[in-house]
Amino acid sequence: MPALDPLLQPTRFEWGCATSSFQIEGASTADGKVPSIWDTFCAEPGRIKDASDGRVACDHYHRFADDVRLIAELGFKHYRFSIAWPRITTSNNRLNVAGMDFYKRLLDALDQHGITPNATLFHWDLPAHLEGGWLNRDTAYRFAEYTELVARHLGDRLPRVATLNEPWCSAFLGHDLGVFAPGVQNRAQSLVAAHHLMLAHGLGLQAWRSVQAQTSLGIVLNPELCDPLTDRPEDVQAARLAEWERNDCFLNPLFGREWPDALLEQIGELNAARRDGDLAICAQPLDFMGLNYYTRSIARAPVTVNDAQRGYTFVAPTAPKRLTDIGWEIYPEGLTRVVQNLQAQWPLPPLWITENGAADNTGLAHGAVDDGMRCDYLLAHFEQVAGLIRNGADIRGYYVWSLMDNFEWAHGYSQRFGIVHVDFHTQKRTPKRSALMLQKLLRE
Ligand code: GCO
Repeated sequence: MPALDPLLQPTRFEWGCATSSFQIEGASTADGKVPSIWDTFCAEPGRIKDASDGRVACDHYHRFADDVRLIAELGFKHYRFSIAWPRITTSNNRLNVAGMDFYKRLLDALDQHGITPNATLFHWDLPAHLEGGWLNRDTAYRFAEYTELVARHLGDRLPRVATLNEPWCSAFLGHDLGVFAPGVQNRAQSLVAAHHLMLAHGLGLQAWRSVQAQTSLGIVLNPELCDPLTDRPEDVQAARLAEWERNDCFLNPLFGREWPDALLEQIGELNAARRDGDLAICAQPLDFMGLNYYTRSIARAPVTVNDAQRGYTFVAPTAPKRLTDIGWEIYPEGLTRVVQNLQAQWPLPPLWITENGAADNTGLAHGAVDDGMRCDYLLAHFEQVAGLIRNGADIRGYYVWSLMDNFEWAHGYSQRFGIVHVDFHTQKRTPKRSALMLQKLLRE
């Protein structure tokens, strides 16, 4: 039976599980919730692989009390979740009391079970009525107002808060590749969105701190580790461009640094969207940074016209590489490499691994789910975390993605990331072997 490295013992290291609002809550019109861009995106034919949506999801909105009990039973003392902006504000950006009350009830339940909340303010479910979304600079100011509202109503109960989750996905999957909401395909605009997201982050931190000075504040990123397909200079350059987009585009502003020239060239005339003084707003002091890690990428010199605009083409991993069920390479060493890479370039605050996990679609058999691949995946990544800490990295905690199977964005319900199985017809929860393994590890 595996054991936890002494450096990861729960007495000195924070263990949690993670979810996000749109992926689990359902109740998409309950108690005055207004539509998010993911509600409208799901309604467009062809956007979601299994033509599903988030209207019911895990019905967590109604089942949160049982879900919190389950988190406690599994032995987690920390829970990362996100607050749905369109649930707690109205269509004219005022407080929606009923929506806010849901999070108060959730916090009460966590409190009763001795679980510390770790909240994210924006995990992609942008209110659909905000005109232009992240392409409109005003959205950054609306985000600051929303942040202030959460700080006023929940701030004294939230010890740690992240502004954005993976702004790269909102910016580039949403506005360049167009596979995430709002489904735009425009390279230069994706860079505008990235800038407005970072501006929102900075304005949000200012707004929160003006209300609640004690909260530990940060952001959650998914930095890239991108290896070139070959050592030909054009492939090496392509891999570097992919990393600039994924890392420098977000980390540079956080530390008051300009974007690399290659990104400035790609934004072209739209660079006017970035105004004097913006960099200083983005570079608010950070109390922590959350890192999400799943896999690495392999890039080669661009092959299509669209790829030429972004400067690289990703190469899908093939056998004999080990893949999870979503097709991502299992590459635990990448976690060490990516953290070391960031440490070498930016003055990082304390780190939390805020997401790590695998799509393992093993189903129920005789009332149990034997997700051995996920167990191996998790254990291999725990080892990397311990190794990093041993070598001096300041990593304070680890959150498994995800507590339960849920709405996996453009994949709908076809990919299962949960350590708890969800039967989406009955909403029955069944802890998988991975959950039982974690329960045992955390108890010892
Ligand atoms: C993320 C996402 C999750 C995904 C997970 C698996 O932040 O990337 O938070 O929502 O479900 O990454 O793709």
